Amino acid sequence: MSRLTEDEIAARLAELPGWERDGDVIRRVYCFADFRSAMAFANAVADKAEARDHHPDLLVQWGRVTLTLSTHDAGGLTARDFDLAREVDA
Ligand code: H2B
Repeated sequence: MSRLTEDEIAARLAELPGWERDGDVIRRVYCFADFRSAMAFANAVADKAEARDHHPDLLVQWGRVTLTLSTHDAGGLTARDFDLAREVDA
């Protein structure tokens, strides 16, 4: 899968409220009432990632999960990152 152009990244990001770009990654922080809720969300994301064979970096903290997405095989952002982000937020 090829890397997206700057224009493509900007267009896709505009459709994903809460996500921010940081160089070759996109990132979103999700807030929860407690640690178990954060873990449940992280595990739901893991199921979606496995189904797509595309895996975010996951940082789980008390009441907080940070997802960071990039396509390592391509060395940057591809449609796979935005497709998973959209599914997580659906
Ligand atoms: N996840 C992410 N974020 N980027 C990848 O390039 C990637 C992945 N590649 N999950 C997949 C797995 C690849 O290594 C396997 C072999 O399909």
